[in-house]
Formats: sequence, C-alpha cells, structure tokens
Amino acid sequence: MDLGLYLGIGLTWNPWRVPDENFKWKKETAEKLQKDIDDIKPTKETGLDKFRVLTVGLYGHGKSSLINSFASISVGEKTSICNAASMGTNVTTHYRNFDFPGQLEQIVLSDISGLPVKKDVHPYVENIKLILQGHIKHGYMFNPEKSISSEEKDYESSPKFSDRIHCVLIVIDSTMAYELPAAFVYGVKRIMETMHSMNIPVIAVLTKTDKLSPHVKYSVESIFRCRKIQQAVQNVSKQLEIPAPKIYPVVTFEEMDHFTWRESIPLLIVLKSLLLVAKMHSRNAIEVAQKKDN
Ligand SMILES: Nc1nc2c(ncn2[C@@H]2O[C@H](COP(=O)(O)OP(=O)(O)OP(=O)(O)O)[C@@H](O)[C@H]2O)c(=O)[nH]1
Ligand SMILES: [Mg+2]
Repeated sequence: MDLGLYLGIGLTWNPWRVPDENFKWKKETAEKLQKDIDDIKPTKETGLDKFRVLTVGLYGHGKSSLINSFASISVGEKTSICNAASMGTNVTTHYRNFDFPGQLEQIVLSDISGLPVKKDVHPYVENIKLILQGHIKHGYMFNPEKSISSEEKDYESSPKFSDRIHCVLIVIDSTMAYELPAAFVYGVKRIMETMHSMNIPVIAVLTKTDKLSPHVKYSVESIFRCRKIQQAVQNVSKQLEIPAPKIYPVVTFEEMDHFTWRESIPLLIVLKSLLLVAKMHSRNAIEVAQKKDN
C-alpha cells in the first residue's frame, strides 16, 4: 500500500464537511437519508407529480454516469438508463428526460449533450435557457452551431408549469477543478443569469473524486476529509460563484461492479439536497405564477 495512503497524508483530522449535525458513516445514516428522500414530494398546490432536474456540464464530466447512479440507488442495484462512456466526443447528443424505475418516482432527470468548449457557446446557452422555461421537447437533437427556432417541431410554444426545470445540477469532473475551460465558466455564468431571473436553484456535483484522491479510491469514507477535494470544491466555488456548501463531491457507480450503502452516502446527500431545493423552488414559483394570474 502507498505509504501516504497508509499514514493518511492529505487527510484533515476533522472533516472539512459535516453534512449533518450527527453525521456518521453508518448504514443507519444511509437508511435515514433514503427515508428523508422518500418523504420529499411536490406539494399539492403546485399540481406537480414530479420535480424536473436538468444536468449541465462539459462532455465526459459524468452527467450520464450520475443519472445512472441515481437510477441504481432507486432500484437498489447497479443499473443503467442512459449511455455513459469515454469516447473523446459527446456521447449524449439529444435532450432526454429520464423517469426512474423504483423508489425515486418523484424526479425526472434531464440529460443533454455536453457544453461545447471549442465552439461558440451562445447557441447552446440559448437552448439551455429555453429548456429551463420548458420550451424544448424530449428527444430534441442538440445542434452546437445553432439554437432551436420557434418554428421547429421540438419547440413547445406554450409550456405548462410542469414542463419547467425546478433545479439544475452542474456536473464537473473534480480532476479538472483547477483548469475549468474559460468557455465553460462563461457558459455556466450565462446559464446562471437566466436561472437567477427565474429563481431556479443550482447545485454543483464534483464527479471522479476517486481519480483526484487515492484516499477516496481506497475508501469513499475519506471524501469529507481529503484536502485535495476540499480545495477542488473551493476552486469551483470561486470560479463559478457557487457557494461551497452547494458543491457536492461524489464517486459515481459507473466504474464499480456493485455498490453498498457506504458508496451511496455522498450520492444520497446530493439527492436529498436537490429534492429540498426543487420543492422550495416549485412552491415559490407557483405562488408567483398564481399572483400574476390574479
Ligand atoms: N473513476 C470514475 N470515472 C467516472 C466517474 N463518473 C464518470 N466516470 C467515467 O467518465 C466517463 C464519462 O462519463 P459520462 O457519464 O459518459 O459523461 P457525460 O458528461 O455524460 O458525457 P457526454 O454525454 O459526452 O456529454 C465514463 O467513462 C465514466 O465511466 C467517477 O465518479 N469515477
Ligand atoms: Mg452523457
């Protein structure tokens, strides 16, 4: 075993993140998180069956892997509902909404192609803004050169309240936290302007922390004690202007044969947070919409 790993070099004595007052890496913690998640459903006044959550990020950063991991948690075993792979180009090319089989029946997660970095990000950003407002239909193929026009068949001219996005997950490969491409930072900031104007909450997820830290690769329990991960969170927070507590490090299940409650905990923490903010947002948004109608 690596001596640094053995001696715990690079780990803080006290965790840099304490997700809950009495947080412990125990099976009961995972079960409690799962129970809390089950209880967070849309309120009656919103008329919603499900919360809609959009994943945004660069290609290959782990958007589809994250969605597959949530699906796995939902059914209690490793499964896959969207394609994830390392191919050097965008694997996901269409805008698709995924309902989860199993327990997570209150969420629809939307997957899209990664933000282009070598091209003008404007058309992509315009499309994201339209998705946030519910104007783009499931199955739309992203064209990085141009945004959708209101004439196209995949354009929804009068979206319902339930078509809008209630929370955005910005997915970032933690090993790139120190060199986020300028086009990505620019694109995310433009998308966040629209989110702020619609009051849509954002959560950032740092994937591949097992690649950033040998401690996490050895045991996921090191995730909230590893200095490198803490620094990655701080770096992303500074560059994207997202508060550090809203940035969640994880390891997706994509490269694992199976998972246990232990590996689930960081992902369950993300799920609980995104459901809480989506619930809060949808409740406020319906009040605003109803006031406008009166
Ligand atoms: N080691 C490790 N690999 C991961 C993790 N998450 C994703 N990967 C790998 O990263 C690669 C890309 O993941 P995807 O989920 O396809 O990325 P994406 O953001 O959906 O990419 P596009 O669809 O092309 O935009 C895959 O080979 C995954 O196995 C993780 O937490 N740890
Ligand atoms: Mg993908």
